[in-house]
Amino acid sequence: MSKAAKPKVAMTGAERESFEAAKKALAGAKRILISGHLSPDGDSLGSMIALSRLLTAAGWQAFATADVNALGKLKFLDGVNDIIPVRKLKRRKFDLFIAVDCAAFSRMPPEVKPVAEKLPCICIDHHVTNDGTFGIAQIVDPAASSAGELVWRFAKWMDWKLDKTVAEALWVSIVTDTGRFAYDSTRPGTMRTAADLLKYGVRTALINDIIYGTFSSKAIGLKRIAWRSLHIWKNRKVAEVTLSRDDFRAVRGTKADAEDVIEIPRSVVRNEIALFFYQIPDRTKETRCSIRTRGDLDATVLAAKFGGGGHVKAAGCTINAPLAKAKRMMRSAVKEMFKSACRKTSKIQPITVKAEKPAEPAAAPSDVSAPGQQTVAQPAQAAANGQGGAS
Ligand SMILES: [Mn+2]
Repeated sequence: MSKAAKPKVAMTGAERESFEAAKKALAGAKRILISGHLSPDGDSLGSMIALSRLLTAAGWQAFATADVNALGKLKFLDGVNDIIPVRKLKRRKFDLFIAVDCAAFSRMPPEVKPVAEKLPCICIDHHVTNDGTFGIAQIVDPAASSAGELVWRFAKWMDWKLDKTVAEALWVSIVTDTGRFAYDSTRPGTMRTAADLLKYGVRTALINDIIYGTFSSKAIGLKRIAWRSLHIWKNRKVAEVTLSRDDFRAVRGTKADAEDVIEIPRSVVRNEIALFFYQIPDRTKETRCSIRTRGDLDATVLAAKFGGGGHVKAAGCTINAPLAKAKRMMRSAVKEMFKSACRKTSKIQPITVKAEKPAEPAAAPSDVSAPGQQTVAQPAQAAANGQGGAS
């Protein structure tokens, strides 16, 4: 592996160490399981597809796993058909686990956890909140635009050969997690990675059309309804849209068809806080809310008031109240935020809602799309709106 040991990319000592540790873990493995976070977004999915294919080509038996029903638009990716559905994992045997784009073991799909926790683990991630507590090898760089960028760096260092499928998967990782190279997480190294991927024939315009440029009739129906619901206040600083259970029923759509609806309130000039209230069928006693902020406003402060969380500029929560009441509660939280001097990250006590049932854990994963990408300490923009789901 003398050849492989020669870095193809500029790297720090710490990165080299992490790469060496991962290489060592790989050397003892034959059958490898790879998973991203729950409700995989473009970065999770792209990273796992790329990695499984790279490892397979290099002689390992490598398998990516995901909830294949939650992939949404990302189903177009080559390599999706090789993914093992999470519910079929039980009967399989592995000797190494690789987590991609996962800040914590708890973010793993529930079906993956029991299988993964028995295995040695390599963690490839870029969340600031990654606590570094899982994995015998950790390729973790909070400055990286995406897990996909880290997979590319490791692949180059290992001297693995990329192909078009790998390149397109990694392209989707980077494009979705950087908001099409728009967020502050886009670094010179991100562009160099992207430039290399283009050499393999990535269909950039096609991918852009699929992910960002075209929408199903369900998605368009929901957008139409959401536009009609647009409510702007606080001198244009706050804008909100709403989709009720009946709205979803009217177009026979689901939350997956409303992935970028939050962009509607966000697109209002001078907007600082964008809110998207929506109901999940059969759970009309609660209201979900996606939050996006600009400037020094911290979305997690608002989300945390209702037991939710996320990133500084992209967060979400479940409010234990029906739609109208939930809106009133969130609006007063917003007003309070504008009034308070502590616009930046601050510790505000959660509002206690008289809940009849245990509070939902943090926001629907899909709320904070690119899970994590942009995390609390990063100035980067809100994570890209993950496709297919969440997180
Ligand atoms: Mn990511």
